[in-house]
Amino acid sequence: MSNNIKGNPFKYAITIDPKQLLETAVGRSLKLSLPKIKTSKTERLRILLLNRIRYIEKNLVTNLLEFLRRIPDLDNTHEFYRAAVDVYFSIDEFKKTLGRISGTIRVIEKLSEEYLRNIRGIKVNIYLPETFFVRHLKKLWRQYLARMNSFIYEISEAFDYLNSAIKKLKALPDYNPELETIIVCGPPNSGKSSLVGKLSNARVQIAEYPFTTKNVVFGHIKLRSRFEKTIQIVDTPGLFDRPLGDRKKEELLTLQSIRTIANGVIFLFDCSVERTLSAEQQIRIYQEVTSFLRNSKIIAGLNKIDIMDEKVYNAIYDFITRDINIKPIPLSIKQSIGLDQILSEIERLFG
Ligand SMILES: Nc1nc2c(ncn2[C@@H]2O[C@H](COP(=O)(O)OP(=O)(O)OP(=O)(O)O)[C@@H](O)[C@H]2O)c(=O)[nH]1
Ligand SMILES: [Mg+2]
Repeated sequence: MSNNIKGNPFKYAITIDPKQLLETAVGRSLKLSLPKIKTSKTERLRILLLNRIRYIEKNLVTNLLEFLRRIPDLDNTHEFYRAAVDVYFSIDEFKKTLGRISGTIRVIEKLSEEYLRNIRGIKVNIYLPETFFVRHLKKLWRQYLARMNSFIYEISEAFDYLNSAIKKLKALPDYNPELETIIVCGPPNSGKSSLVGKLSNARVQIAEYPFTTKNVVFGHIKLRSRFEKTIQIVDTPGLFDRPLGDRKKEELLTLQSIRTIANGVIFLFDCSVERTLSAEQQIRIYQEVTSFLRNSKIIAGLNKIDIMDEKVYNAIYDFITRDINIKPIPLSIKQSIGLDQILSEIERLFG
């Protein structure tokens, strides 16, 4: 599929259940009735079975082609979506599976052609009763269905794989490469979704437990300083302190989003008495995030000062001012403290 689509190229993709597809096609083919022409019973049955097989073949092939047509060509999709395919599955595996499904179409066509030929090939003669030929035709029809069934059964695993991939990928947001993008990231439960929810129109999910956010969620902010300039702001799944190889898929999605689309990040630390990670752990996450960022537009927010753990706050504050020389912004997103400063920083970096 060519990708002149704006936003998520997977949004038009569909899932397909090949067993259901076959069942429906066969069911509909059974509704075809014997042709009303003046000829022998054998001939009329022959025509009916040929019609049924042609119907099943056409129905399956049309649906499978449509399924494939709606899957974007990975070589022509934005790096962000390609990275997401690689996070959830693997680009290689994805392409191989698509190849298998194209092969499926050829097998369906070959199998159908074979039985159309066999059915056409039955020569009637006057030495045998008509029931003999009728039985023969019915046997071929049953054979066709059995072979088709077992073939579809064999390849249904490939479809399961692609269907689950498509469900994940369809849920990705519409990224607009024409707008600059700021990604909000940080440890779990630090207030990322709360911030994106307060600053933008994004429909975020907020809860008191960590790892609430499972997907990247986009919102938009209109800058005040530059008339009509809009930027994208992105809520992301929280990052735990662990090696890259042990990271959950949601965390990898956050890091890949930073690598592929971030023009800047807002890193939110959790400085509260309720924090799940120590200052040192949060700092390590910060350092990993910056290694994925292609530029140096970073805003550091120290959140939850309303229930601040002073030691944690001071340790993080010192690290930021000393080691990276930017001015951290103390925040209580819940009480809307510091949001203006965040907005001013965004204006300064992107305005
Ligand atoms: N006391 C206090 N609570 C806050 C503040 N900001 C957010 N919270 C609360 O912290 C909890 C987590 O907030 P979220 O916005 O869901 O945090 P998150 O970083 O998106 O969490 P994950 O998606 O799980 O990584 C919620 O119960 C919020 O109400 C704050 O400034 N002060
Ligand atoms: Mg969240």
